Amino acid sequence: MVTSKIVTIERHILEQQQQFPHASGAFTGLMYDIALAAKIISQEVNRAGLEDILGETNEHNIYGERQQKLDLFADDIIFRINDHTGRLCVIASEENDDIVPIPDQFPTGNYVLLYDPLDGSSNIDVNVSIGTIFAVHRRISGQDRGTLKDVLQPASQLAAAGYVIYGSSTMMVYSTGQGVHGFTLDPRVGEFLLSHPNIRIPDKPMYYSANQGYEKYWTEGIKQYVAWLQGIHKDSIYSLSNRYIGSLVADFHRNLLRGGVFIYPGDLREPDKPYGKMRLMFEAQAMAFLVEQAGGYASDGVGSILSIQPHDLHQRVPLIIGSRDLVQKAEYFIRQTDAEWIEAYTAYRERRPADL
Ligand code: AHM
Ligand code: MG
Repeated sequence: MVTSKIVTIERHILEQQQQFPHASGAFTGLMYDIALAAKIISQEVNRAGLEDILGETNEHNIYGERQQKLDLFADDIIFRINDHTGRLCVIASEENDDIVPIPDQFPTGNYVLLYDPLDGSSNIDVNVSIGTIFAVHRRISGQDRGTLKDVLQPASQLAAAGYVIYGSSTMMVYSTGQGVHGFTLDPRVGEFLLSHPNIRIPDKPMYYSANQGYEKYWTEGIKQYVAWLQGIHKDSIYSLSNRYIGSLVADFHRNLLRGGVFIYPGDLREPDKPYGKMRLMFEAQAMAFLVEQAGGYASDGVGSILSIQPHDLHQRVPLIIGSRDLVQKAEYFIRQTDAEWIEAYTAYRERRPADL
């Protein structure tokens, strides 16, 4: 007889919350809701290719809307599952310019939800893995409806974060600050089942992930660092393979399980934009929280991502994330040669939000 226990994501969240006897259940409910949104998005992602075969139907789907672009669909589903539950005071999505208040007719709660509904959008139409990223802060403003102040908190203050990867199977990986746990969606029963408890990023790395096509734009420190990873720098101790999908969730997930580093650095192509492409609030914060919970490290090249006080909802950030030693080595190379970039980027990093 098989005796191993089957742990659904609901059971896991509940068991973790039982360690906090005063927990109201709101947080547990919020995690359930995110998992539910993930199941719905996963279904749509799986049948996205059929649209081309079956054509536009002009019909409404079960959620009462016409077919729409997948990323907008995902954005809408996450919002609509969470806007009325009384668990959140404010929501922010990568798809919206501003924070989205909880509508007046609904109650509010103590949590703040930030999300990137479908990351890796250039991969959607070519059947390559994409993902959803989410992060949860606690309300600090004391305002019923929540404000930008509640949203613009450093990642060190996160209550929870995670992602969903829509790959050869769908997985949800999350942390509430008690380790990182991965669940695989069993499509037969529609449940996320615990498949990867207590994920630790391996000490021995296998991969580095960078868009090598941009090497011409990189600073000297990043060029030397990547040569070091490749095994062609005089001080190299590794000779890593390059794997780059162009979906942060997928690149991060592989490196989390296999060991390695993902690099999307800043550069001086446009001196007033030394910060690279990644979004601090919707991409980097959640991943930084997760990687630290798994024993790794995330840096912007100057210091920890967790310590950055955000100044803008759509703030960009250089991102070097993965096995701790590898990320620290990047900081070392940058310190050695990139003084001009450090000065330009630090001025951006240290900006303070207006009116908070
Ligand atoms: P998106 O939010 O528009 O999808 O962009 C974010 C994505 C990341 O998932 C990925 O790591 C990166 O952009 C790839 O960028 P590039 O094509 O410049 O290598
Ligand atoms: Mg994105």
